[in-house]
Amino acid sequence: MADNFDVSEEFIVEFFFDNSMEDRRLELFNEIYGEGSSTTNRRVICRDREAGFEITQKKDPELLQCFHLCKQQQAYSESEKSECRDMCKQYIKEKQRRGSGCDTRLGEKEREGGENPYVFGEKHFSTVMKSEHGEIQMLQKFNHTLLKGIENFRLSVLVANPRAFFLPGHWDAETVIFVAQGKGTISMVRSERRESLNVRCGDILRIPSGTTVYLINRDNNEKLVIVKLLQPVSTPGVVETFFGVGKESFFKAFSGELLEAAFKTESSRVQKMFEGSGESIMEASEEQIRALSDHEEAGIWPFSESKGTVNLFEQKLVKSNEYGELREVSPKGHRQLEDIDIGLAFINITKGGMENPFFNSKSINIGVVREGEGYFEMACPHLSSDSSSGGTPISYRKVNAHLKRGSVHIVPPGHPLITVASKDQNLELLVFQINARGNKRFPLAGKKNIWKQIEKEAKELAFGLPSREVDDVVGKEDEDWFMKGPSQIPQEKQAGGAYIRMKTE
Ligand SMILES: [Cu+2]
Repeated sequence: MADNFDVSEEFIVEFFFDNSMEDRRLELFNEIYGEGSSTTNRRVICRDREAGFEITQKKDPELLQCFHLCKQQQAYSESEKSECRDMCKQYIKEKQRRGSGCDTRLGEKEREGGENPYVFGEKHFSTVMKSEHGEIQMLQKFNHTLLKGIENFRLSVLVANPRAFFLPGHWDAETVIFVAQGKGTISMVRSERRESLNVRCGDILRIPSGTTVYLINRDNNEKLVIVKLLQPVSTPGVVETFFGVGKESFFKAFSGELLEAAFKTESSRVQKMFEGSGESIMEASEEQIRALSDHEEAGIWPFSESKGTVNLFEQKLVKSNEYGELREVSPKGHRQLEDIDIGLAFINITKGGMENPFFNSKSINIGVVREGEGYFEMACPHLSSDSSSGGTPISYRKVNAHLKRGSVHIVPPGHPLITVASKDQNLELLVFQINARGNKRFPLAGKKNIWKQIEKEAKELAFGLPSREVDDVVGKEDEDWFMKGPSQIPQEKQAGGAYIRMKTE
């Protein structure tokens, strides 16, 4: 807790756990997250004591303190207490208006400079699990106001060294995985059956929440890298993993007599057995690898009738020319992605090339650099300095970032963007498209740009020029989608940083 923050723990507990405080809490959450913010989500948060602490820290502590003081005034009647709270809120609003607060409207600092909520690098990942044989890293929550649309998604990266075996475990999230590098065998266990799949680079797999999963890197030399997009089903933005076997087996939480009754075995023996070898990632022998990977090749979808192979790299090209390629797997026609409405795209921009300026009609895209280097620029009205001053014309701030292996960037719908590969390396991007169904990419330049659809008179009115002159500009570039990049590449400005552990070895 912040040092200058002396709201007592009892108060916080009462505030977040007492049902009679529900209305107050919702008021507070509305103030923090904006009017009409999802009531259901907030209620879930209310029950979570840790989240409560997080909120009290995130929130200007003065507001809570002020509420606390109002509550303590014995002499106040209920209505006076309520007035007192209103005064607190008034005070905080005033303070925030002056730009020092954190609220749904962005503070001066957020609008004016350094901050870029759309780009994540290595420092934004934290280690979930790690040993000499591999690790799992999780990207921080998308908890910025501008990322509300994806606040219930998490991104994680698993790196398995050659012959590494990851213990069986299940987690409370719907998951889409993409094999970014290497070869592995993933086993998915349900009570009625097990499916083991040999996966390789480019494979996409949907893992339903609660499936017990274990995996190996079946290669002797190359690392296996898996990028996961998780959609928690219980607590928004929080993924919990459950290991039955291992040092921290969940069986440890049960009493001895229950374990004895369940397994008809002495509880100490049960406990000991589920402790396993004590490691969560270990190395398998070559014979074990051979036995574990003796399965059908690649991309058979689990738990479904459609046994089609889904390898993103093998999809037919959606766009392609000498400057780049775009392939995609859409939720339409892929049953496993349909209900979660997620699509995946793979974009390979040739060195020296760039992608058409465009915007997505409705999907929120999460881009992960698989390989190479480059940068992107995006126009964002939210971060513009005029965004909250009301009455002034709309303006857009340039959001830009250097992109390199492992960096993550978010592109909200409607936001025009341009992605550029470096001069000496192709830029390979994996894109998770959230809300993908029915999404359209609208090109703003190039062969099929939207301006070409506008009739002569509208063009003349809008541009204030003869339409011929407009056509001269918007009709010049004849490449479809990918095109030659700029002759000058700017200095690295806001390095997204890289998830360096994704190194090829
Ligand atoms: Cu924006």
